[in-house]
Amino acid sequence: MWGKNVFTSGQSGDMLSSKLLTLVMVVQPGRVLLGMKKRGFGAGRWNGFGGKVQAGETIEDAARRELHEESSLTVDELEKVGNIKFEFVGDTELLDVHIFRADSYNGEPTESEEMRPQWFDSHQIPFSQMWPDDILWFPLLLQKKKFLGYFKFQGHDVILSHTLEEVEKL
Ligand code: 6U4
Repeated sequence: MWGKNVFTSGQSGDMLSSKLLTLVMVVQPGRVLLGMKKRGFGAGRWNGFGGKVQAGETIEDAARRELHEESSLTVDELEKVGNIKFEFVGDTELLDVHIFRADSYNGEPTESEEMRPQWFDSHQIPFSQMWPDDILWFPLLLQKKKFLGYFKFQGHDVILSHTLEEVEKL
């Protein structure tokens, strides 16, 4: 646990604080569950389920809580698959997003105030209505690979630069 969920990074040359976030992708053979974000950050985009890690919570606890709050699903096992840091030009805070994959779940996906869940065929993922980084790392996720990345955004639509590498272990 980070004391206050804040640390500093020097990747861009500046010292940026960072905010811990979670993202859970529920994957079944041939299909992936996404949610249409109805409000807040990333509204209007299909995405996995997740949000901010709260004080006193582990990252995995937060991932489970957010998945449940946003989709009604619970999961027995979550696999850590990725960590991506997002920098938004002009913003002093990095988003440090911890990505998990769930291959089985309990319950039925149910619409919440924040998300409208929908299954997508793995070959018809709606990348044009997702965060633009997703198309780059989804293939790794679907192949059960692990990855680390850094994306520098101008606004919410343009990636100015990025790194993405497959890793053995997170
Ligand atoms: P609240 O406080 O509920 O209004 P909100 O500001 O809507 O929160 P939240 O907590 O839903 O944000 O967190 C944003 C979610 O978006 C997290 O699951 C991480 C995810 N996310 C942020 N940037 C992303 C990006 N570039 N690509 C992506 N997911 C991203 O796939």
